[in-house]
Amino acid sequence: MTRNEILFSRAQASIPGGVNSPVRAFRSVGGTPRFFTRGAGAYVWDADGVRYIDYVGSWGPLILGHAEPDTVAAVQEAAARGLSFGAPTEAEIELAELLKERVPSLELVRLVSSGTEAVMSAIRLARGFTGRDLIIKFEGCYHGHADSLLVKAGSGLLTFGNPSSAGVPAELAKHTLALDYNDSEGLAEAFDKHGDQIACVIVEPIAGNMNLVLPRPEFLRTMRELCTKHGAVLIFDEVMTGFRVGPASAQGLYGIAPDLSTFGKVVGGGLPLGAFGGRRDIMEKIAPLGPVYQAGTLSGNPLSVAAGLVTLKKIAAPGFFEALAAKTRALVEGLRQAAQKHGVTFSAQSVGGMFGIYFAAECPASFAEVMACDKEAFNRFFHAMLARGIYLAPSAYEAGFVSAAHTEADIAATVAAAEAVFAGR
Ligand code: KE4
Repeated sequence: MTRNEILFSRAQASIPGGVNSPVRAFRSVGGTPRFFTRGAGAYVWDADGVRYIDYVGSWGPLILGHAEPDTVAAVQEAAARGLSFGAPTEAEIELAELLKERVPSLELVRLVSSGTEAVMSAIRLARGFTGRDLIIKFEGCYHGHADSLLVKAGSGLLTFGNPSSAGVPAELAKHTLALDYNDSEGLAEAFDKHGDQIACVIVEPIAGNMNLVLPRPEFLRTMRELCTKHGAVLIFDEVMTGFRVGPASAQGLYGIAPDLSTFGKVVGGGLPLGAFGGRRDIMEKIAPLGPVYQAGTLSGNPLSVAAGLVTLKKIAAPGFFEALAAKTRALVEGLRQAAQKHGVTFSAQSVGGMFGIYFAAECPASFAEVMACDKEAFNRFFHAMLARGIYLAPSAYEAGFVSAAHTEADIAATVAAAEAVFAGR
């Protein structure tokens, strides 16, 4: 048995599925998950000492790469002054001010410890602010594991949702409407039918949890107009896209101001940190100012804030996102050409530092089109690339991430590995 297999067997004796988050268990792709021992820059090493070029980056946070020296030093320095206070610190103000400066729609912002917490709080706030219960989400979008969001489409698209997880009461799920991503007409119909009951619409402005799916131009614009017209709160869940697709996140890319936004991943630089914020009149409903309760022992934790501050400052360097986007484009273009050369049905696309690869002739623009992609072909590709030292997301329904630490040589090596796989070598 390999060391990974030994560890996986041992882990399953104490941890459900041997992992602390389901996607890590490789159940979508099969095989044994890799237990990492060390990361540096674009690379990670597993328990058998194998090095991989990493395109997961902890699912997005590590935009600077693993163990980025200045980030590590900032965390070490903060730790030496105390791990947590449960009291306000100046660094939290600095991070809030930086977030507001980078994302103009943020008038007030609150720090929490995860993306799920940020979204859960934003949903409760939207309901508290509007006094309405109904929320709209989109099939294929993932917003963390708060009950109201673990809901799939009902029997008909315009009927209330059904739980997509055990343990979510049907009485709660029925307040969530799950519509089709990129279906502006369906959204308009939902507002025609339920307009004055809708507390909020929550969307991944660029979807990254059904693999990468880009919004059609009119989709987000229609959403903004309908929310404004009906007094519903528009929430952009930018946990994944925040500071990943551009310096002002997806809202900066598309020039649309949501009423609330949620962040995670990059804003914590790899440590536990999330944030939600937006319009002052809405955020002032949050305790202790207003009636919507929200709290957290480790909210604004000094180590997470230290990592977040260094990360946000470094990605503001001139040309940072241009270089990251160019590298990511080079990756997907190289993969596309390699597949085409060997007659493999394959497509790929990228936005900023995130990318999607699909075993389908075209890039999917909806959940149904994603589900029509050849998942088994992806799984074979995943393992063939893993065997060649390339670590892709262990699921056909996840986006991939490039960091500032990936070199052109890393990209070239990845494309060469893919070409060997497509050639059947
Ligand atoms: P966390 O609670 O995992 O920090 O954030 C939840 C979340 C919220 N919103 C969006 C758009 C997200 O992508 C996520 C988390 N993304 C997944 C990756 N598909 C995290 C990986 C995992 O669940 O282990």
